[in-house]
Formats: sequence, structure tokens, C-alpha cells
Amino acid sequence: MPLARGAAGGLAAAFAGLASAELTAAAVRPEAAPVTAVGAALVDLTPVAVREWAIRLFGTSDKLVLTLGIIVVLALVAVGTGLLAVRRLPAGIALTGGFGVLGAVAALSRPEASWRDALPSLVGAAVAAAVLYLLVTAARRPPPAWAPDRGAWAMDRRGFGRLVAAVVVASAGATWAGRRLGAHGSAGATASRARFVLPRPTVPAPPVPAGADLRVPGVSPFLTPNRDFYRVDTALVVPRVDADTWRLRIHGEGVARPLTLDLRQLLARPLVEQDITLTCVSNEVGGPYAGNARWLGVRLGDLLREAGVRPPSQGGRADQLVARSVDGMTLGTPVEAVMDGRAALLAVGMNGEPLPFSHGFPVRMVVPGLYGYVSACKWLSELRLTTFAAYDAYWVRRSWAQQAPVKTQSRIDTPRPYADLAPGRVAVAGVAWAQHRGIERVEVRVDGGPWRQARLGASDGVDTWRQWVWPWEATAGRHTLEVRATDGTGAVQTGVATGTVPDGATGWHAVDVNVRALG
Ligand SMILES: Nc1nc2c(c(=O)[nH]1)N[C@H]1C(S)=C(S)[C@@H](COP(=O)(O)O)O[C@H]1N2
Ligand SMILES: [Mo]
Repeated sequence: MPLARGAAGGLAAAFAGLASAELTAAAVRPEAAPVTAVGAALVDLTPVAVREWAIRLFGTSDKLVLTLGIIVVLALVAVGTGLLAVRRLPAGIALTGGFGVLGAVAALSRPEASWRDALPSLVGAAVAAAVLYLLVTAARRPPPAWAPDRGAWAMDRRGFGRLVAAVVVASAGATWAGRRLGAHGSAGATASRARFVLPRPTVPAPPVPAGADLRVPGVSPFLTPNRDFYRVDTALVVPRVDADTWRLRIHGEGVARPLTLDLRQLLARPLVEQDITLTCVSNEVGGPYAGNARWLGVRLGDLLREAGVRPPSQGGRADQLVARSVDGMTLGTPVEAVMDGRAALLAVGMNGEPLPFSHGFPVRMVVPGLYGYVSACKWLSELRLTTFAAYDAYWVRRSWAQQAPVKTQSRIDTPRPYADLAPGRVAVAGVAWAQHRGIERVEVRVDGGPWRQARLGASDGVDTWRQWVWPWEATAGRHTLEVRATDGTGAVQTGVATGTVPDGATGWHAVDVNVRALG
């Protein structure tokens, strides 16, 4: 049956092509693999509304969903190509080549790409075309004279099936080899992280105050363990940077003494330790994209001063610091903010460990009081001084604001939405944040009634979130709990609900619960 053979042949050819592309990419650059490159190009091209929708719907699995989506589309295209090829083989082969060129263009469009990044897609397309040719001509081969059915498609089903199986097994083998080679390629980075011993802080952070963690079941722990820390970035392949070859370049407008530092040179400077809560601008009211960690790093303001930079308030011309990562991401931070004395860090340690690869090993930025997309560059490779007028960083080109201080927010962690509760005393609790201004008060109300003051966890400074708890005498029925915070300047969190774009969501977090009747 030609149709089934066409479909199977198309799929097998695509698998062979992708497997050889992955294998080639493992030797060239993992980011140059066609599915990854096309995915990354799609991430860059995705309209902001679609991106926010995907984050809402899929959360941190958005990258997995994107990759699976590309694979499903490719599989459909492969079936179509196979069906075309059994009728018009040259057309099927041309289409395969076309997809190879598409993958190559996507790979070459990546910010840090070189011409070699085109190779995986081109090799993949060549292999896919060859396999397609082989399978289609094999399927068309005339049957032996003794065969009962002598139609054009009479290569027996078992013979064709064996051929397809052989292609699938070879492709699986190539995929496996690609994985092995890929792991080998990043082995240096993995070893450099394993060897990396965190230096002692010159200025250690005081211990977290005893009462900062209220230990209410269901509330986010005061310090977020690294494995639970939210992750937001555009990297479909987590960059694995070798600490031994890592370099940071500091240059640009008003940099009297440009610097290039390796890790040892960076760490020769005083190291400070500071608890800082990081939040994402894409976090909706009540959302999960906030985490609090103990960071260890070098003060960025001091380093800039060493390079001869003056903040705008002291006559410096550059008002924007553009951080660039090894994967070409750019984030723009106000120079004034990193030089005004707050703990703006080039961090190497997170909760007593070297940064995890997914959180920016070996060096990232952290600036208290600013959303991650305007401050927290991971896998940092370059700092360039310029102006906001002259340059728009990655997210700014995608409808986000140039400058974005964190907005005061509070979240109910417990009870969970739609919880079914017993009547009586219920601990309503959560966290509130207004980094670099601090949290002064948190209030809760039930069903739009009067605001009641919650008890706050001990303060660990203005740069971290605070836990809060309010004892509620719950009565039978459906109820809505709401929370609002007041920051250290006395400003009350606004109840006006706005979305995340362009500079962070506002509004009060509300949770609906049901309280059972007694008895
Ligand atoms: N290189 C790079 N750095 C990045 C990003 C990115 O996409 N690439 N995303 C930023 C955003 S939007 C946020 S909120 C923080 C999140 O840091 P985390 O993943 O360690 O929580 O990293 C920032 N740094
Ligand atoms: Mo973010």
C-alpha cells in the first residue's frame, strides 16, 4: 500500500535527519540543533501576548511544550513529504532540502551564531533526503518474478518494514551517540563547577532572624532552596559555561579603564553576602515567579567605579548598563541603581552553593528592587555602558518597559484556592515583597469586609520578602480572602488590577475557599 509506505518512509527519513543533525550539533554547538534553533527563533518572534498566555498555561514547562509542538509539526510535515515523495520523488527531496535550509537560517539567526551553526540542519537534510530516496526507490523496486502480486508497489511488506526498522534503529543509535558526545562537550564546564569552591564572604550576611520563618504549614519557606527556585529565561538549552575559560568584559561610554576579568581576578575582590528576593515581571498577582536566596558576590558598583564609571547623578553620561549573556541575551539596568549603594551583585554563590547551571553559573547579576528582566542577567559575559536613549535591550524590543522597579505585592500561600476547610481557626498566611523598600504592614480581609492586620515575620532587611499570618475564625459557607501590603515608604499596594505587560502586574491576590458546616 503506497500511502502507508510513504508515511512510514517520510517519518523514518525525518527521524534519520534529526538524529544526524543532533549528532552534528553535539560536535558543533548544542544550540545549533535544528529543533532547538527553530524553537529559539520562535521564542524571539513570539508576540508578547502569546508568550504571557503560554507562561500562564504551561508555567515553567513552556519550553518543553514548545519543543514537543515543533516535533509534532515536523512529524506531520514528514508524513506529508513521504506521501509526496512516493508520487514525485524529486519534489519530496526538494521539500526536505527546503526544511534543512529553514533550520540552517534559524540557527544562523541566533545572536552568537557562526557559519558552522548551519551544519547540523544541512547535514540532517542531506541524510533525510538520502534515506527518503532509498526508501521510496526500494518500495518501487519490481517484485521477483515468482511473486503473486506484480504491481509497482509490490516489494513485500516485510522487506520494506525491515528497511524502515533498520533506519529507525540507526537513528536511535545516532541520537544516543549525540547525547554522549553532548555530555562530553560540557564535561569541562561540569567539572569546573564541581571543582569551584565558594570563597568566604568578606562581609558575611547576618543569620536569618529567628522569627523570619513563621513555620506555618503551606507557606513558602523564607529562603527558597535552589532546586525549588523559579526559573525564567529564553534558553532552550541551558548554557554550560566553563568557569576556567569564563571572561567578563566591562566597556562602553564613560568607561575610563575598560576591564577584562577572569573568575580568579573577579573573586580577588571583596565578597559580600546578602539575602535578596528575586521576582519576575511576568509574575501574575498570586503567581509563583518569586524566590528568596542568600547570594554571594562582588559589588558591581565598586567594580564600575574601578573602571572609572560615574553614575548620572555625579555627571556620568551613561545611564544604562547593558548586561549580555553567553547566549546573546541582553538586559538593561539603570546605572544609578547599581551604583547607589544597594547590594547590586555579580553573584557566584546561591544559598551556599556555586550558582546552578540553570541559574547562571558561573556569574550572574542580582540587583535588589528591580525585576529580573532589567537586572538579573545569568551566564554573564559582558557589561556595556550606554544610554537608554541609544539602546533597547531584548525585552524592551518586545513591548516591556525600559525601567521596571518591583511593584509591592502580597500572596496568599495558604489556604489554597478552592480549599475545603473545617470551620474554626484557620491560619491564612503567605509572603509579601517590595524589594529595596521593605514591607511595613500586611492586611487581610474576608468577603470585602474591614482590613485586618496580619502578623509579620521578622524582617531580614528591605531587600527580601516577609512572611505574614492572620488567624481567621472561619464560618460555614463560601468566602473570599484578599491580601494587601504596605511598603516601607508607607505606600499601600494598589487594588487596581493590571496585567504583567509592560512593567509588572498590580492588584490584590484573592483566594476563594469553602468552609464546611459544623457536624
Ligand atoms: N541570560 C539570561 N538571563 C536572564 C534571563 C534570560 O532569559 N537569559 N531572564 C531574566 C528574567 S526575565 C528573570 S525573571 C530572571 C530569573 O532568574 P532565575 O531563572 O534564576 O530565577 O533571570 C533573568 N536573567
Ligand atoms: Mo522575568
